[in-house]
Amino acid sequence: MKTEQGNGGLERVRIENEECEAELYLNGATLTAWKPRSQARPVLWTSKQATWIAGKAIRGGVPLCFPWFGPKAGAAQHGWARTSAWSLDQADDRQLVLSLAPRDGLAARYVVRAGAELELEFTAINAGSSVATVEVALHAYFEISDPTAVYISGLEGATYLDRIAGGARARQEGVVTIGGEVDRTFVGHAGTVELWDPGLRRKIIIRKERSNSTVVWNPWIDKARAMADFGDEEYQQMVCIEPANAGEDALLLKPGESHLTRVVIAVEPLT
Ligand code: TA6
Repeated sequence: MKTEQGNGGLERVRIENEECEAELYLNGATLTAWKPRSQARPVLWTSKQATWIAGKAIRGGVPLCFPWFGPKAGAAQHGWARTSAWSLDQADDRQLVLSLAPRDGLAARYVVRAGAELELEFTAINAGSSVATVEVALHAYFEISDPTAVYISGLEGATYLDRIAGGARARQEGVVTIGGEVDRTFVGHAGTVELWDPGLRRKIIIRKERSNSTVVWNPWIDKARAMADFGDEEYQQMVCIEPANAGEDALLLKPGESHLTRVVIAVEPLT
């Protein structure tokens, strides 16, 4: 499978098989599209205002946050993996294997298997000579019908850090609903999460392995307006649900040690 020039002339690889179509940009190894053939609408969402510039994060799909998640003084938010040039090591009509060369003693490997389900395997690697603490988040943007119509189950009773309340700890009461900006990092949460979308008559199931954090984000109106690479009304089309190992769930890697975060995403009809 060859790469081709995609948006902005960036290198892209496409998957087309009997069960789905998908595309991934080597810029950040960003999977920007996945649409099972059973679905009328794509499962992953990408902004129409996204910038397609080498070294810039792509707004949508599954940006890879590594080796840190969130802001960091004097450095780009969410780390440098999502803005780096990755190498495509293997590709066929179902699986892509990519790698990120070591930087500051840290490297990564990423496997994408796209079919009726989507499997993502992110391996954080300590290629250095000292212990490293790293964070990982598969910052997945999901297409939805209407933020006020969807809800997220599987997080009931979980503890979260509420970014819009200055990081205060809170407990999730019931399912997660969206009636304004939501920015929550659920910690110590390893379970499966389900995104219920009556408008699209589907449920997206997000099964995690070796991920102890889950981030949920919708920017709502003001934040949407504040982002140049995000349409003012696009908060109505997406929600981020991010399998992660972040904050107090950060990973401690000894020299030579690696850690694999895995997620399997499936879609079921809501009858
Ligand atoms: O995933 C939630 C979050 O950390 C939000 O706070 C918001 O900053 C979002 O990521 C997007 O970050 P970005 O750097 O891609 O604009």
